[in-house]
Amino acid sequence: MKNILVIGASGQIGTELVLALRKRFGNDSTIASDIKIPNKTVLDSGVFEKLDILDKKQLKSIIDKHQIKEVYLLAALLSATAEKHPNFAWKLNMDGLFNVLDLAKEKIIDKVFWPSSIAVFGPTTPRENTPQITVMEPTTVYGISKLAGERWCEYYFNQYNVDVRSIRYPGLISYSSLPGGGTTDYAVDIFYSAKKGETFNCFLKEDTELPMMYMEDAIRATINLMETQKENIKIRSSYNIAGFSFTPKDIYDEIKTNIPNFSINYQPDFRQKIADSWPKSIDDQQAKKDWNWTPEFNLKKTIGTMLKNIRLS
Ligand code: NAD
Ligand code: AKB
Repeated sequence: MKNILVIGASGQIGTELVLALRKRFGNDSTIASDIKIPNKTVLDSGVFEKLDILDKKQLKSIIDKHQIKEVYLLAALLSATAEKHPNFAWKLNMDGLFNVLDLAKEKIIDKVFWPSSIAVFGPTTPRENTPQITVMEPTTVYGISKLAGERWCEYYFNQYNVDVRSIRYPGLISYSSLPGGGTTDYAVDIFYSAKKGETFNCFLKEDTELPMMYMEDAIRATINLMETQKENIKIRSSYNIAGFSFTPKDIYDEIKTNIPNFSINYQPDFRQKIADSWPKSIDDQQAKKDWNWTPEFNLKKTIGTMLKNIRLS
């Protein structure tokens, strides 16, 4: 029996993570929380608490009420939205993390998962097969907040023995809930246009290659990392993990083999500059070595799964 709290449970990752944790540890194991009401499956399968992560008192009272020992902190503003609200993005992404890390420092909770992103890298980072340890000069508010967050996670581990674990997720592709304001969102949106029989207006150029991953792999990686023996975890900032990389043209061409009439327009906007500052592919040797990370989905399998499961309402 676990006492887990997922914060940001109504978002793209939270929706699937809560269900995966409940499946693994039982419906009573995992409390979902968010400022937004989750979907019906999350709501009907266990407890939901309305929680604003910026309200430290409310966080503490929910943790006390449910005797929480593990927290997955997913609440954040993502790259595109963060560029529109830089001050608030910094506040939410940093204060939210401190509120949780401080409870772990006080030994009220035992373990924390906090996601980082490929956005920690910047234009001066080697873009092909980006190493675990390399130049990191992010140029987005989101990337700066994630890099600062990584540094603080490592600091809390070194100074206060806080068991905080992290993954630098690539762009995630899923059908259970829509993505929330990122630069990689096009790789989900494209499936909805394809299924509706619409022309897809892509906000990135056709040759923009980015690292991506199917959600099931990301959830498996997250739970595996949290279950790894403490002494095997050598990286306390955040682990690189890789799925597969593709361009808008690659995914369009592959979807078109299933839906021959599908058409696309390229209309790059402000998100192009963000994408151009990120890696094309990721080296994840360290995660493979430390906790046996291995992806199961490639682009073809992801496309088949998405087209089969997306429901248009
Ligand atoms: P999302 O935007 O879909 O979900 C975030 C959730 O946080 C939303 O449900 C939102 O209502 C909630 N939230 C916002 N402010 C809150 C607050 N003050 N208190 C409580 N909840 C609040 O994001 P996501 O895609 O699920 O991402 C989750 C985490 O993973 C983020 O830290 C993000 O940076 C990271 N990440 C995501 C991706 C991706 O492709 N989805 C890639 C890399 C990293
Ligand atoms: C975004 O595009 O902002 C996210 C991410 C890669 O962190 N999907």
